Order: sequence, then structure tokens, then C-alpha cells
Amino acid sequence: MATTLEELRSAMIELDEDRTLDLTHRLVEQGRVAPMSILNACQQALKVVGERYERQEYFISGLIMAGELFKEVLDLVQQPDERADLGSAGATQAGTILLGTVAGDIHDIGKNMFSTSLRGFEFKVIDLGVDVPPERFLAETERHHPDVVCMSGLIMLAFESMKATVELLRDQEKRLGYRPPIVLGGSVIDGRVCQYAGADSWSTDAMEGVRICQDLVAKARAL
Ligand code: B12
Repeated sequence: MATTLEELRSAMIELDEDRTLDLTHRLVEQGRVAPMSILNACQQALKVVGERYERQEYFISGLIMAGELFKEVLDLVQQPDERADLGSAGATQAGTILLGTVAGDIHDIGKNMFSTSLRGFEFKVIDLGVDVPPERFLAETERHHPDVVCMSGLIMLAFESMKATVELLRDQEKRLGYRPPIVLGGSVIDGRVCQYAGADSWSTDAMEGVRICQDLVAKARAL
């Protein structure tokens, strides 16, 4: 019988590692569903795990387990060339993106997915990792002169870090010699957070984020 995304979603919500990995294997082998649909199903499952954690039905160990499971699924679903960590090397035609999870926040699964998507569309990505302080964003912007600065955040604390980072980058425009466009992302981000932080754009979806970066680079190059 054909494996369904619903079965995978349930297995992940129940934090059943063996079943989650087995079902992912089967879905990949069957080749009937796109890798992105598998990841979307798992992302929905993580949301439910997060809600169970909020209701204290799961503990922090549940969040950790869910995060690790998602990484394992990602490894199974991604092609080897997508997995390659290009570091600061890689394509540049599409533009250079500076990316990091902001200070106080260590969530990096979504950031890494966004980074992989950007690389898939020929962007050069300089990934600063997690818990990145505003001063580091500034120093690396000065060093690499990226076309777009992207910040990821999943907890409320991230709003303040994003605001502080945007303010620092804006304050130091003279030193930088330009005004880099700034894009925010992560499941807690919306238009109000974007406005509060003073960023140019935002998204809660990696592919949409790629399109935003493409548009921002095209606009800057047209000037
Ligand atoms: C896994 C997980 C963890 C793991 C993280 C592992 C890791 N390496 O990332 C661990 C266990 C470490 C963890 C820790 C904590 N977590 Co947590 N965690 C989660 C969980 C279940 C899933 C997050 C995830 O990976 N989602 C899947 C990815 C793919 O989605 P995503 O990040 O949104 O990314 C997508 C897009 O947003 C986009 N994207 C991402 N970044 C960017 C950037 C840009 C620029 C763009 C354009 C797009 C983009 O691309 C992705 C694909 O489309 C969420 C639940 C949830 N609803 O999100 C809670 C959640 C985020 N965690 C939460 C909490 C409270 C915590 C802790 C404070 C718990 C604690 N008491 O210690 C700590 C925080 C530690 C810290 N200082 O950061 C809360 C946050 C609530 C809030 N609003 O503040 C949540 C929402 C759970 C909940 N409902 O309560 N967590």
C-alpha cells in the first residue's frame, strides 16, 4: 500500500523515530511526492509538537527530539549536492546573502533550509550560524558587502535582537557605504514584526524568501 504524507506527519508528531524514517524512505523510493511536500508535512508536524510543548503535553526533550528527527528527514530527502556545505564559496551570479539566526535564538533548522534553497538558486550564502549578535552582522556586512542581509528568528526574544541589528546596520550606513536590504524570516515573523524591527521585507517560507531576495537584487542592479 502506498505510504501517505498523513502517516508521516502522525509518526513525527508521536516522535516515533523508526516509523518516521521508514515512512520517509518509502516516500522517497515511491517518488510520487515532491521532496518539498515531505518537508512541508514534517514542518506541520513540528508545529503540532510545539503546540503540545506549550500545553505541557511534551517537555523540552520532545522539542529536541522533533528537531533531530527533522534533520534526519532532511538528510534523507535532500540530494547529495544540495547537502554540500559551500561555506562562503559557491555561486555568486544571483547575489550574495548574509544570513544568521539572531542573538539569543538558537533555532537553525529553518535557517538551514532557507540557506539550501538560496544556494539552489545560485546565491552565494555566508551563514553566520546561530545566536549572532548585532555587531557580528555589522562586521560581516562590512567585510562581504552582501546584496541582502537575512535574519532568522523563532522566539519572541528574536524581535528585539532583529530590531537592534537593523538599527545598528542603519546607523552605520556611512561606514558600510551602502544601505543593504534586510529580510526577516522564521515562523513567528509577520508584517508587524517587520515594521517594528525596521526591516525591508519578511517571509515565513523559504521559497518566497528566495523570490524576495531575487527581486531585491534585481532592483538594486537596475539602479
Ligand atoms: C525544534 C524546536 C526547537 C529545537 C531547535 C533545534 C534546532 N537546531 O533548530 C530546540 C529544542 C533547541 C528548541 C529550543 C527552544 N525552543 Co523551540 N521549537 C522547536 C519547534 C518544535 C520547531 C522549529 C522548527 O525547526 N520548525 C521547522 C522550520 C523548517 O520552520 P521555520 O524555522 O519557521 O523555517 C521555515 C520558514 O520560516 C523559513 N525561514 C526560516 N528562517 C528564515 C529566514 C529568512 C530571512 C527567510 C526569508 C525565511 C526563513 O524557512 C523555513 C522553511 O520554509 C518549534 C515549534 C514551531 N511551531 O515552530 C518550537 C518553538 C519555536 N520553540 C519554542 C521555545 C519556547 C523554545 C525554548 C525557549 C524552550 C526552552 N524552554 O528552552 C528554546 C529556545 C532556545 C533558544 N534560546 O533559542 C517556542 C517559541 C515560542 C515563542 N513565540 O517565543 C516554539 C514556537 C514552540 C512553542 N509552540 O512553544 N526548540
